[in-house]
Amino acid sequence: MTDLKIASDVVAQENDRRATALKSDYEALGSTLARRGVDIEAVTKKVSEFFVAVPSWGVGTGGTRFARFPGSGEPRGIFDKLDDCSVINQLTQATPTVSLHIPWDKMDARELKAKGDSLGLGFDAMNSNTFSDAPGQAHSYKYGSLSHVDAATRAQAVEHNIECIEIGKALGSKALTVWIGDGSNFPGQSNFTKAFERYLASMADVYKALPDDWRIFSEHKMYEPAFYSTIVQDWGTNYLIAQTLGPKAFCLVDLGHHAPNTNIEMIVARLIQFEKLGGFHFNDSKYGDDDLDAGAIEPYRLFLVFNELVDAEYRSVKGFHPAHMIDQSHNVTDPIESLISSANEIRRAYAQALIVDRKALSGYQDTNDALMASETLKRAYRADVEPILAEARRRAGGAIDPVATYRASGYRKKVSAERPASAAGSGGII
Ligand SMILES: [Mn+2]
Repeated sequence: MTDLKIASDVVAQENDRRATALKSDYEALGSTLARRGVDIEAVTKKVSEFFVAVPSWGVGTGGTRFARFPGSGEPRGIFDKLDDCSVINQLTQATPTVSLHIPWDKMDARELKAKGDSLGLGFDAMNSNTFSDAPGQAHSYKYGSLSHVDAATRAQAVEHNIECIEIGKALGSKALTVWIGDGSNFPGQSNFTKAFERYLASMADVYKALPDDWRIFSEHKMYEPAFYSTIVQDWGTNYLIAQTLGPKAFCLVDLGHHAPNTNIEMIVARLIQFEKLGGFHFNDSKYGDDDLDAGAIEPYRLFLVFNELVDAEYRSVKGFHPAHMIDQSHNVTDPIESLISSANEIRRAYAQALIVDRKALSGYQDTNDALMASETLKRAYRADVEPILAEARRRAGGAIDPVATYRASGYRKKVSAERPASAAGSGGII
C-alpha cells in the first residue's frame, strides 16, 4: 500500500471540478490532430510512459552565491525530501524516481530503499560530490578532485565515487553521474593536458568498479565554480571521455552548462549519432547556469531538443535510452510547485515533438523547402497539448491541474508545522 501524502479525496474533488472541461478539450484536440493524421490516443499513451527523475536536492530551496532565503517547511533530511518527491509524483504521475546525491543523502541503504518503496518511489542515477568537502574528510577538494595534482586526493575522490556505486546497487540504481568542480581560475594555474590525463586515469579507476548493467555519465560544464577553465568544459571533451572509458560511459547534457545561444539540440543529435548520449539534466537559463525551471525561458529550445529525441525514436536508433533528470535550483518558488511544473513542461515538449509530421518534414528537407520545414516544426510546437498531458495524469491517478491540487491540499502548511525552519539545508546547484 503506497503511503500517499495528498489525501485521495482531495485529488478526486479537484479532478471532478475539471473533468467535464477536460473531456471536451481532449475531444476537440483529438479532432484537430486526427485531421493531421495523428492519433491522440497513441500520443497520450507515449506521454504517460515518459518519466523524468526528480533530484533530491531540488526539493530544498536553492540559493545563489550571494544568499539563500529558506522557504517554510523545508525538508530536514532525505526522508522529508523523499516525502516531497512523492507529492510531485502523486500529482503528476511523471516522476516515479529520485536522483540521490551523496553525501547529502547518505543514510543506511536498506532504510532508504524501504522508505522509497513505501512511497512508491524508485532511485535513478546516483550523483557523487567531490566539488565540496565533506566533514572530516582527509584531503580537501579546494584545488580539484579526480584531476588533483596529489595522488592521495585523487584516490579519495575515486573511492567516494565507488562508494556511490555501492549505495546505488543496494537501491536499484543503474547509473552514476559524475560532475566535478575541478578547473582553474587563472591562465597558467593548471596544465590542461596533465590535468586531463589525471582525470581520465581516475575515471578509469571508477569505471572498473562499475557493474556490467550500469552506465557512467560524465557531465560537461563550461565554467563555474572554476572561472577560467574546467576539466570537462564542453561536449567535445565529454565525448572524448566517454569514448576513452568504454561502452558503459556516456555523456550527460545539462541544458544550462553551455554558452548562451549554443545550439544544444545539435549537440544532442551528434551524441545520438555516435551512440554516446547518456541523458539529461533538464533546466532552463537566460545567461549562464541559471538552473531555472525547465521551459521557463526558452520552451522552443526544449521542444527542439525533444524533436531530436523523437527523431531518434522514429529512426529506431540502436541502444537509445537516455536518462531524463531534472537539475534545478528554486530560489523564489515553492520547490514542489516548480518541479511539478517542470515535469509537465518536459512532457509537453515530448508531446509536441511526437506530433511533428516527420514524413512531411523529411520531404521538405529533401527538396530544400526551408520555409515549410520550419513551419512543420512550428505547427507542432504551436499545438496546445495540455489536454493530452492532463488526460495522461488523470488516467494514471494524478491531478488534472497538479499545482492547483497541491495548493488545495495544504501540504506545505502541514509540513511547515512539522518541520522547524533551518538555515542550512542542501539545496545545491550541479
Ligand atoms: Mn547538472
